[in-house]
Amino acid sequence: MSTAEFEKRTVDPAAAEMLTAAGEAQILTSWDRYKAQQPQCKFGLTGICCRICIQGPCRIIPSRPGQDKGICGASAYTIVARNLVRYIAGGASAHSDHGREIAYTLLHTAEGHAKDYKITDGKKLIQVAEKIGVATEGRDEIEIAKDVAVKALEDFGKYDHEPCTWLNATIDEERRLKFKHTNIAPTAIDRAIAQLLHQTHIGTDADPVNIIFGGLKAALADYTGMSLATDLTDVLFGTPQPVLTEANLGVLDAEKVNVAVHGHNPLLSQMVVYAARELEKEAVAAGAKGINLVGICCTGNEVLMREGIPTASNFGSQELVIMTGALDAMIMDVQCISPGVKDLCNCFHTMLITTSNISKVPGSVHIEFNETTAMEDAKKIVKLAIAQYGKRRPERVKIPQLKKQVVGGFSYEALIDLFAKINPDSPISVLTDAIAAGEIKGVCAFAGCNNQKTIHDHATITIAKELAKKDVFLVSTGCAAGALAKAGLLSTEGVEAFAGPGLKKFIKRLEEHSGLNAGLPLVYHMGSCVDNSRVARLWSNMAKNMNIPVPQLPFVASAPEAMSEKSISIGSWVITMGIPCHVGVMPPLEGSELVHGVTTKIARDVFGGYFIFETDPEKAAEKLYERIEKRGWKLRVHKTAAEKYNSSPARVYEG
Ligand code: NFS
Ligand code: SF4
Repeated sequence: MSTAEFEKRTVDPAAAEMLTAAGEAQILTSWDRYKAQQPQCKFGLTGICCRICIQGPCRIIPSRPGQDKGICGASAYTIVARNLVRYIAGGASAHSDHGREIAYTLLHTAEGHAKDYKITDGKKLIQVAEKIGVATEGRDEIEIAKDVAVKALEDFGKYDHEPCTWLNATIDEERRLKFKHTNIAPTAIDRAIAQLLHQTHIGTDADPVNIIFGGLKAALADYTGMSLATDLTDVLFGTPQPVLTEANLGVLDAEKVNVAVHGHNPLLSQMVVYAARELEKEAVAAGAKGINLVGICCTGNEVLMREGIPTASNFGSQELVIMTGALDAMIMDVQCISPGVKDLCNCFHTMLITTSNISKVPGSVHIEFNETTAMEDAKKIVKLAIAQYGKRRPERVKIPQLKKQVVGGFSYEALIDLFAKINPDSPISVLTDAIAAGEIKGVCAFAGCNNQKTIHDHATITIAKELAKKDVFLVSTGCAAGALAKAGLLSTEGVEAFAGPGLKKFIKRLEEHSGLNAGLPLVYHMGSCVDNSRVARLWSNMAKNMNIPVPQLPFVASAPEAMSEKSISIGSWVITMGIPCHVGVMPPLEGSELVHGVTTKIARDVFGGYFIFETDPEKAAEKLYERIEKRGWKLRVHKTAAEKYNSSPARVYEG
């Protein structure tokens, strides 16, 4: 592909520079492979290809008698619905298994079997314990931690009929009833996922609406898994606080040993951070100026949030970190690591190190990471990276000198601390009052990935700029945060350039009181994808403070470049909570008008949240803003009426 062509496929200048270099060297990347895959199969694209049993694949052609159904008689709506919810099962498995690992580690830490881990945030431990009903009075941290970890593990497989603890403890009464009446509250995470696979087995459920509700139950299992993952990770490694760092390929340092952590689970990446600090001298002995740790994808977000580790790339540009010729090792755990990175490693000296027994890549070095020998394993891995530094070929090093400042680390607690500087009695009111006064119009949360079907980073950045201009307060997680970081939107520079007058005034007011050395950013980085639980906590507490149900809140979500099964499961629980959710890539459900209608319209009547599928970023921004405006306007009308008649605000669905 030519430079001009690459420039149309990414708005990240560092990525474009590396893609041009790859093109010249005839090294293929996912950008080339996407092109080679065109045209993609229409049956697959619209969701009407079924491979659930091996009589298939069955492809539906509605106009052709005999082919308007699958061999077993499954209609297009059944096939589309089954395919869709099986993505949710995949996503919920990934997120919750990550959460399970964290819960085991907390348990083993409390039992003394995981000596390299400790309880870092005792305050959070107490808060979590109280939230889920674990006694704290007169007990020491270890005892409490053990009970909390056991409760978390119970959420995976308990056999009573009560909803999962972490779900029940984090939603309001209105949602509790809603989930009860629609029968979508999971009683155990593993059960919800297994049941969904059962429900979608050949010859079980043919009713698309029932299948979708089964999918929503698994989506709430996804929510449960990530909520406990966030909580327990904060207990083990600390709750993020504002931190200053940088993003994009320019964070690589030609004079240091460059090590990337890639994947999701902070149990590994956090240990690598500690190990790298201890092994600085060995790197110097090897002739480097030290160790430069960088992050990719969500484990990168985890260590950015807690340790200020810079981000080298998001999902879309992961291969290009290797293309710089300066990366000595890429350490991977699980999820979203494109196997194609190994092809790039083969062209350079970069060592790909796998660490999980469920996540291996042929030809890479495997160092199994165990919680019992965590520090030892992490050191072994970092030492391999140091040894690899000597094999680097300086003449092949080409680091784009492009990076942007990032102010990150805005956990829910960090945001509340910030608001508390203005209103210590009711911190969240700082945000809700600004909305009530019309200074800011509402909130939009960005999440999700990169997808080769879209221009890399483009939609995320475009929508964020559009909404900022219109005074919408913005938060972000995941690879969307990576896109915004690389574009300078997670910095003060972003405020000056893109905030509308109301938003600017709001941020400046926070900044004056913040007591931080750095200025505040335009968009607030709330963490990795599992940390969407932090975003949910933000909207629930806003709604509680305003005395309205979540579906009335001027709060929207957007996954402009969604790609993974995980992003589909997140989007699905977001809508069940009552939040409209934009998706910028058309998922495979156009093969059934009925299923499409359920996700975009019926969901709105039942839950107040629903999907907005829009591939044009400008139009998407308009649609999101229109939602925020309408909800905000209704709120003000209700508030005025309530004041006039001295009653409480109406609790009606806006949708
Ligand atoms: Ni989320 Fe984070 Fe990125 Fe998408 Fe993958 S890394 S868990 S799934 S691609 S945002
Ligand atoms: Fe075909 Fe039915 Fe088997 Fe699907 S489950 S592959 S539609 S026969």
